[in-house]
Order: sequence, then structure tokens, then C-alpha cells
Amino acid sequence: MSEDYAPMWESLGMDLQAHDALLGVLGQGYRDIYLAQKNRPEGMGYFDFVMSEVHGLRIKELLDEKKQNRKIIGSYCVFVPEEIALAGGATLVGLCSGADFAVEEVEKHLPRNTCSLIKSSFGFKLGRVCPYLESADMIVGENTCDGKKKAYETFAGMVDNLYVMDLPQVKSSQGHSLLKAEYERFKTAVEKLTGNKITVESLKEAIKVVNAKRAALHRLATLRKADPAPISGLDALLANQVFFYDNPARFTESVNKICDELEMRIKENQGVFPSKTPRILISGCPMAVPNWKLPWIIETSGAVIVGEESCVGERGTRNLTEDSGQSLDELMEAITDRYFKVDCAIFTPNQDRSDHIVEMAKAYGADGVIHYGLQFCQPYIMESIPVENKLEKLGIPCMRIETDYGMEDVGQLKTRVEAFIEQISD
Ligand code: BJ8
Repeated sequence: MSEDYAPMWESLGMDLQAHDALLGVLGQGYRDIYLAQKNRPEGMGYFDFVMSEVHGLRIKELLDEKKQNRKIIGSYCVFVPEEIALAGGATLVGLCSGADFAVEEVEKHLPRNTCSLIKSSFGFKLGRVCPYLESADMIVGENTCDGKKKAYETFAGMVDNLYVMDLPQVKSSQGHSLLKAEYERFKTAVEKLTGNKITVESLKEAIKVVNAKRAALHRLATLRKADPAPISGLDALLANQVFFYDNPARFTESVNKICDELEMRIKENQGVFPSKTPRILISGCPMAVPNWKLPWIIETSGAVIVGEESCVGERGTRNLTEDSGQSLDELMEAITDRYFKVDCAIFTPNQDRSDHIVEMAKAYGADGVIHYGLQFCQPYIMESIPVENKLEKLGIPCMRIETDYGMEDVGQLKTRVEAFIEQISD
């Protein structure tokens, strides 16, 4: 890191010793997994920098924004509309939850058989190691899966600024009305937090900013259809992860810059892996920073990842928000329409998701799909069986993996992944 940020972290009430240990592991993991890759696009240098300053410069920027009276809102789910936060003059940051921390302490509050993502969110709070969490003026929890829903009841006793958003579970007209009502309630809460009234102009502008971020990722995704793949899945995943906490305009510009470079690579028939390398689509639970285990295993086993059907990926970003509305109500309706299309496995039935997986597998020329389920995540693990059946019927090989954030199963996973890659290479 370029500066001594210890006083800043201390001012946030963080545990410096534990935080140093976390950064040590994160830095080592990043070097071993990311910097060890060959032939990366030069534009990834920006993301390397972002990662090297993930708890430094970006936090300093957020604290500077706070000094200017801007509020920071932390979120754990792609159902929390960034458009509304931005329109109210707040900054939205994703709270990662991609690594185990303070597990013993966490298991005093949560059952052992809780998914790693939820445990991680508790661990970062209990261990006082996440400066994003500690900088947030409001933390939004959402009633999605049962695990999260119940965990937030306990989490409410650990932070004094938790806002819980209710979400529908069925894609019916009643479900749509519930989502819209919840977004109206969130809009009021943001206005109260920031002291700013959301206007047609501010909401339109915010929609434009968030759409531009998503459009840049669409451009990146489209370029990954090329063979040889111009960028690794690991690097593309990183861009999707940084989407959640970088400055929006800077992020858009940086992704577009990489896309310019990738277009040149494609013209020159250059790739990160040789042409005809087996192509994998990953589908399932979100992979938050620094959860890079499975992509790393796949891409060091002779395959390339060409797409992510995930909230940290295409499920989270594929739809844009219509911005032609002329009134607040029309724009709020458009926001609701946009988010209502997110096909998270908490919805029942959830046919759209399996259709989208098939669509992605075809569009990206995937030779096979690896379904990634976090252990104890009922919604995604349950869905993985019909998803596998559907894919197999269509002749698309699929492998289901259940894992957690630990490294104990790396050897076993690698063996299974290698066998799958061999199978789809024939
Ligand atoms: S919209 S996927 S970000 S809820 S892995 S905590 S589902 S038990 S993360 Fe998610 Fe929003 Fe849905 Fe996306 Fe529960 Fe499963 Fe754990 Fe999960």
C-alpha cells in the first residue's frame, strides 16, 4: 500500500493486528493466484492497483466523501438498488463476505451449518477487520434466503445502523408491488439519511451512471465469446467483484479501456490460453472478494472460464434500467421492473434462471457448466439438480460442486475438475 493507513483504520475502531493478518493472507493469495497468471491484459494493472489499495485508498476516498457530508451505504445483495442510493447523494458499496474470519467467534452466534457467505459477513464484523462495514452509515440487509433473513435478526444486535429490506419470493404481480413498495420505503430511508430529496433529475442521472457500469461489463462479457479467450475468467471475475465498491465513473472507464485492448487482441488472434482450450461456464452462488478458489482451480487445470451466471457476474448486471420515465413514479417503476428480473434462487418457481444458464452456455460457446454451490446454501444446491438435468438433456455436460471457503478440499476438487475437463475435451 502506498501510505500508512493505520491511523485511518484505528479511527474506524478496527482491530489492527487481526486486520494486518487478513491483509497478509489476501496479498499472498492475490500474488499466487492473480499475479502468477501469464499474458494478462495491460489494463488489468488498474485492478491490481485497486486490489493493492482495497482497504487503503478507496476507504480514504469514502472517508473524504463523508467529510463532505456524503453518506455511505453498505449492502450484501444485488437487490439493493444503487440508483436510489446515488440519486439521494449516497455511495453504495458491496460488503464482500468472501473469506472465513473469526470462525470460532462466529459459531457462537450462528449454527455451524450456515453457508460461508453469511458466516463471513459475521466474521468481518466480529473481527473488526472490514473498513467498508465500519465506514457505512447504513447497512442494508435483505430478506432473501432463510439463512440471511434469520442471521440479520442477530446481526441487528451487532450494528446500530441495519436497515432490513423485505423481498418477494414469487414473480407475481403482488411480488412486483411488494418490491416497488420496498424500494419506495428505501428511497424515503435514503432521503432521511442524506437529507436530500430524490428528484426526477437526480434519479435519471443515477440510472445513467449505473447503466454505464453495467454496459461496460456487457461489452467485456461479449468479448469473452472469442476463441482464443482474450481474458482469463479470473480477471473477468475480478472486474465483476470490483464493480461493487469502486467509484462508478472510474470503474466504467477502466473496464472500457480493457475492452479496447481486448478488441485489439481478438483482431490479432491473441488469447490468454491457446485456441480450443476447453471453455467453462460457472453458475451458482456469488463469489465475493477474495473467493477465487474454484476459478483458480479450473484455470490451472487446463480450461478457461468464459462466463459467470452469478450475482457477481451476469445475473447481477445483465439488465439495464429504462431511463425514459418523466416522473418519479415512472422511474421507480422502471427500477422495480429491472430488479424484478434478477433470477436469484430464492424465487419460486425460477425457470428463468435455468433458461438463462442454457442461453449463456450457448452464447459463450461453453463446453460444459460447473455449478457452484456453497455448502448449506439450500436455494442454489436445490436448484442445481434440475439445472443439471436440463443441461444434460440438451447435451451440455454439467458438474455440480459443493464447497466452502476453506482450502482443505482443494486437492479433491482439482481431481474432480480435471476429470470433468478431460470429459468435455473429447
Ligand atoms: S440476489 S444470490 S446476492 S441473495 S450463498 S446467503 S443464497 S445460503 S447470496 Fe445472494 Fe442477493 Fe440472491 Fe444474489 Fe443464502 Fe445461499 Fe448463503 Fe447466498
